[in-house]
Amino acid sequence: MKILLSGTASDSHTWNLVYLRLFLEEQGCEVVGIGPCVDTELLTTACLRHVPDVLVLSSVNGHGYRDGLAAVRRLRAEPALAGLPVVLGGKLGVAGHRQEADVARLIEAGCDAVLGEDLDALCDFLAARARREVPA
Ligand code: B12
Repeated sequence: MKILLSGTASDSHTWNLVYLRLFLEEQGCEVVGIGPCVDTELLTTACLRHVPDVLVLSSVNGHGYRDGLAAVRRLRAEPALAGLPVVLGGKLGVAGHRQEADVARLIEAGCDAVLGEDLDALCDFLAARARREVPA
């Protein structure tokens, strides 16, 4: 499975991305990492260019809900990316807990999963996508 891994527009943290790349590669994924501080236009261009099976967005600086929403809205405005599975996770807000209203906005905008920091949940999500790709 080919994963496009990206930080969000305002987020300069990188070790989350290093960790996630290694983790995803250990799961057998091919990872295209485009680094931190990726604005919505660059993200869109990268998705069109690399045609990933899944986009994994990581944010830990506390602006994840806002940055994630802008990213998903921009991606879903692109007809070729309407069906791209998008998962967002990390330390998404500054409240220290999951903010359900923000999660609902993201899902409504077309984000497929909002996961927080749970890597098991990420594996479950990817496994479910892989099962969809290979019909019995
Ligand atoms: C190191 C660090 C920095 C370094 C970054 C160095 C680098 N090259 O990345 C520096 C000093 C540059 C930095 C800067 C800032 N930081 Co900082 N930083 C940290 C710190 C101490 C460790 C982060 C880290 O590298 N962890 C190791 C990696 C491997 O773990 P991780 O990032 O947590 O990622 C894991 C999970 O979150 C999860 N995960 C991440 N993404 C995803 C995605 C999915 C889909 C899933 C399932 C899971 C997942 O998996 C990863 C592995 O377990 C944390 C505090 C902490 N203890 O976490 C603060 C922290 C992340 N920073 C914080 C802040 C606020 C900032 C600044 C805004 C500070 C400032 N005022 O300037 C700036 C960022 C500016 C910007 N534009 O983004 C806050 C974020 C607040 C929040 N989210 O509630 C934290 C939490 C500190 C705090 N307690 O306040 N930071």
